[in-house]
Amino acid sequence: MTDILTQIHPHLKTTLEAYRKARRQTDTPPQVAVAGMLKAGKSSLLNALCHPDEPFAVGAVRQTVVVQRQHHGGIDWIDTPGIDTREENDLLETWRGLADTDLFLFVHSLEIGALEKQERQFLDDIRRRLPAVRERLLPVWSQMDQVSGEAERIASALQRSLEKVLGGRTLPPAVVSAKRHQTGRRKNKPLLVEKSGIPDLHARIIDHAAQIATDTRVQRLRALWQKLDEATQEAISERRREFQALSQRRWKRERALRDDLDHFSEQMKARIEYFERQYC
Ligand SMILES: Nc1nc2c(ncn2[C@@H]2O[C@H](COP(=O)(O)OP(=O)(O)O)[C@@H](O)[C@H]2O)c(=O)[nH]1
Ligand SMILES: [Mg+2]
Repeated sequence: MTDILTQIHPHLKTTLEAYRKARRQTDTPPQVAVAGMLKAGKSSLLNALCHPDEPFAVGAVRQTVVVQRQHHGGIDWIDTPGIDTREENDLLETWRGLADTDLFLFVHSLEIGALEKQERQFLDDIRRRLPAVRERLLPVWSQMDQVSGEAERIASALQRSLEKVLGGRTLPPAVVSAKRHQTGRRKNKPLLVEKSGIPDLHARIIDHAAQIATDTRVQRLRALWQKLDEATQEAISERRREFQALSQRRWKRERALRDDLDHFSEQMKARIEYFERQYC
């Protein structure tokens, strides 16, 4: 079936394969990824969300070089390398990590303040390359313990510039501190854990993940279905145009033949008449 489709139109095969992949994906757990600058606190955030497991490597140096997936609490968590990497491969890895996600956490450290040029560039890229970005990007302003009194002011300025780049409202942002969460857990201080913003964010992800997964997956299926339909229509129109061109050529050839034949029979008739006049 697929081979016949490829012969009919090259786009049909790739679109059909993407459609089949998306169909298969409707049965997988919600995919939640992080994206952001190196040291924004992405891996620490995922560890806090996957508590008590801490499956992701954290550190002052670049730790995450390939996309890492961990299944925890009914969700596939995906860690990606930083978007400010100089390594082309790391950036490809990040894109690989984000391509099929249902929700991604855009992590930016409050300590840094405003969005950096590379982040704006990245956000602009995903806005153009990934469908329904604003419905599945959850802004996470991290490391709030580093700015305490300033957190709110920096967070609202960040949200404004993020929405400017993405061209509209995103999901409501979360302000968190993975460090506070870790200390609170270690020292058994529930208030500190709560104030880290992690339990709230976790609850939001759990509440919304299944819904988001269904919505984005259905949307993706619909978009692919439409693409498949367009490719089929295009293939049909192409065949129709070829058929019309062929019929026209055949009709022209037939007319030329008929003209030749008419001309020939006219000549023959004239000759016969001439002979009759001369010899009969
Ligand atoms: N003070 C503070 N430091 C943090 C927090 N989250 C992460 N860090 C530190 O920031 C550094 C980079 O963290 P990491 O999670 O590896 O960042 P990634 O490169 O974005 O994955 C590490 O030294 C972490 O200990 C936080 O909430 N508060
Ligand atoms: Mg990391």
